[in-house]
Amino acid sequence: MPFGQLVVGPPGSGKTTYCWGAYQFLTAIGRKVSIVNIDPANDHIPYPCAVNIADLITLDDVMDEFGLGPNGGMMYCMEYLEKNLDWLIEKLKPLKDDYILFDFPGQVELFTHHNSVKNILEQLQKINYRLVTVHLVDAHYCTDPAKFISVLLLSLKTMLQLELPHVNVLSKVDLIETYGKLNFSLEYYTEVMDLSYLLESLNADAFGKKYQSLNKALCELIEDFSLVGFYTLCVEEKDSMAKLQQVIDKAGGFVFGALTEGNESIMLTAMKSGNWQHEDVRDVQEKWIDNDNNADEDTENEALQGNIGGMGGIINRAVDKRSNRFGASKEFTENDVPRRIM
Ligand SMILES: Nc1nc2c(ncn2[C@@H]2O[C@H](COP(=O)(O)OP(=O)(O)OP(=O)(O)O)[C@@H](O)[C@H]2O)c(=O)[nH]1
Ligand SMILES: [Mg+2]
Repeated sequence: MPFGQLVVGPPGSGKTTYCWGAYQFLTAIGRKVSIVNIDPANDHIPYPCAVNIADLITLDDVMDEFGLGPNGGMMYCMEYLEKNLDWLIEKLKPLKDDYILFDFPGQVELFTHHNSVKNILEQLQKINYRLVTVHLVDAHYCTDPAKFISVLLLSLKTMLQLELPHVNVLSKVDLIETYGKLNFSLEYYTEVMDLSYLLESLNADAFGKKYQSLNKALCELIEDFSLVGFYTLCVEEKDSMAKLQQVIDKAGGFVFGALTEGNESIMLTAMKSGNWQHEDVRDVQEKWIDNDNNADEDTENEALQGNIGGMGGIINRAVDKRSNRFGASKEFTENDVPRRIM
């Protein structure tokens, strides 16, 4: 019974980077992981790719052959994969019970109303795959009320369409403040608290003022479903990654293992191992948002130690020593990683 994650989200939300980071993290804690690239436009794959859809079809070929644009071409690719699902299933067979990370394309309609991905997932579940959707959206959407409403709707529609255990994630939370000040605390956005406050901000805007009834109806719709909430992620920070993986393992049932013979005690271990809370969002806020006083000092320290950017990091930028991220020239090792999610 293979377990895995379906990594989805709008273009550029960090899916490929996350797959690479999660691969390193999970491998370091001793899990056997394989990544399957389902994005036919993924030209630069940073991770070891066990299965690559490009061996079946590429977006460029489809666009050339049928004169389609990138969006139509991507739809065609997913329909083609659905029709040739045997190809994927054959390729998955040698991976046996590896934990699979599926790196999907970023075109959102594939997950909101087009049915090919949904049908592919149904088939994978029929052959016993236990999948969790990990839906990444860029944290910078929190800085604009209209954009935040749109990601709430997107997240809700994706949850309803895919009908899988689902974890919504605000990615790149380390960059959140570079796009502007938040109107509310980070917790307001992650918990999707009383949207009447957001409505006020929406209606205050010259454009939003014209659509007050629509804004109200959208907020009510999201509140009526009451399904959407977010966890946060900075992909290079090991605590952030560890805590997110705990949430995902719990959502998908991995914590209970495959319940094969001799594995019964895993239930006890998983429940005892304890702190299932995600990182307190107030700590995340303190680290990435209320940190103006520390920022200059840290940049100075990094410059002194020549520790900026680097080849081994997952994303190519400065390393923050306030937190214990994996670091620019350092990949995860077993010793780095909290053991409790094993
Ligand atoms: N600062 C920061 N940058 C990130 C993080 N995660 C991803 N990025 C950057 O975001 C950019 C886009 O990341 P990708 O992983 O290519 O995003 P994607 O969702 O796979 O993009 P598409 O496949 O084109 O839809 C890259 O420059 C990454 O380095 C993060 O946690 N923090
Ligand atoms: Mg990608």
